[in-house]
Amino acid sequence: LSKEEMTEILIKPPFDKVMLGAGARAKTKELFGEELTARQVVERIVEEVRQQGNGGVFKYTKYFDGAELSAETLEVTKAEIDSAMAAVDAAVLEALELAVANVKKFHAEQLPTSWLTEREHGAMLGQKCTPLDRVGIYVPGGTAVYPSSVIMNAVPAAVAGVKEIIMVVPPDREGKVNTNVLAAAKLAGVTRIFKVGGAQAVAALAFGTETIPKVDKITGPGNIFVTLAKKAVYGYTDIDMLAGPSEILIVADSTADPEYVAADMLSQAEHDVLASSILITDSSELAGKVDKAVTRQLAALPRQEIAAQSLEDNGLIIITPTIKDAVELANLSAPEHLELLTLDPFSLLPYVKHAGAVFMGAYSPEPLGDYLAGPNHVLPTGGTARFYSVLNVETFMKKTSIIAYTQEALAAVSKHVIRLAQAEGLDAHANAVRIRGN
Ligand code: HSO
Ligand code: ZN
Repeated sequence: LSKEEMTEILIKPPFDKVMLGAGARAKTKELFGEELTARQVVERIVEEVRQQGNGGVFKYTKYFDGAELSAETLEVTKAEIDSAMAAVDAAVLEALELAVANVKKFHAEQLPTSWLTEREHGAMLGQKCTPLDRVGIYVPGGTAVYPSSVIMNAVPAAVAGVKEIIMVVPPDREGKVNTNVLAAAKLAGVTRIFKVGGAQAVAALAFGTETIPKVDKITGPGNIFVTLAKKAVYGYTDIDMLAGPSEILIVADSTADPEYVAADMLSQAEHDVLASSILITDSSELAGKVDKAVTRQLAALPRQEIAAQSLEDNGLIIITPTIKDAVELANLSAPEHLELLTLDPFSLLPYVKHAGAVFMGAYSPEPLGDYLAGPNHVLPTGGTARFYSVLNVETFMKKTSIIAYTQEALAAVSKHVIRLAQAEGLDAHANAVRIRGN
């Protein structure tokens, strides 16, 4: 196949499938009185929450989540968090604590340092790193309840030094939030939690309401409504990235264990029918074995329906002449997760250009990174690893330049500044230098 054909097959852009399903179409038609695209639905919700604040939040929470909330019940209370901590399974709590510790340790190594260096004539130049004041983290509800995502968003923010970490999560019909999610929020250092999800949550964080504070940045994964809402409010507030369905791409040679490869492909396929799992190998023998192993392992999975549909729609096994060709195709795809299951994965690493995270060798399965190794699991998808980085400490920080010239340092360059100002026709700029006696 040509490179163009291969790209077509390998890259699923994040907005490839913005068509609403039949159920969502009917529901939004009932709500707005006409058929709308996902983008139009999101624009209306965002605008309404922007204008009406809490009123819009309550309306859509009632409509989409079935929960009746008020200004008094919108925020999760300390009592709710305490009872979640008491109710959480002890072994789960232990695992969550280990995850928090590992994620904290890894992200602490990413902390950038402010610096100031001396230049000619006593001038000083530098850079000051500052955490954002207040951030919002989106945590999905519904079928995808991920306490691990709470940790992956909140811990880097806390490590960066963000003082206010505001979490939003859709409630269930009774207005309750999942116990493990609340426990993870407590362990990860979240400051306030509000019971709202979907586009209405993103709008509330971006513009603020009577109860929910406006934030400087919104991070975290969500469904198509959440993602489109993040896109719609970008500029009023910052966002992390536009994330789509999860992906895994495995580069394996004949030394790989087909059972491992199959298990790892299924680990992503079970996320979502839109998730994609791809094997690229130089061994047709391995390809055949993986195909069989996938079918066998699939039959034993509780989420086999989702995984089977995902594999049917987006699963691929590609055979290449050499393992280097496999890595080249992986770069073309720029996958969220890249596994190198080869004899010597480190020898291939220099050739890897585009991937959210790389998992090296037989004992670094992707779910290890999802939960516990330490690096972040909020990663670019849909080929956007070409230009986005994994969520990290600097996601929650910004940089300010520092310029401190002395009289001599200014004198040494003033004629050049004046010349450039004049070349741009900006006399006042030139004057600001001239007036200092140069
Ligand atoms: N693989 C997902 C993250 C996740 N997996 C959360 C399990 N829980 C996207 O990177
Ligand atoms: Zn996962």
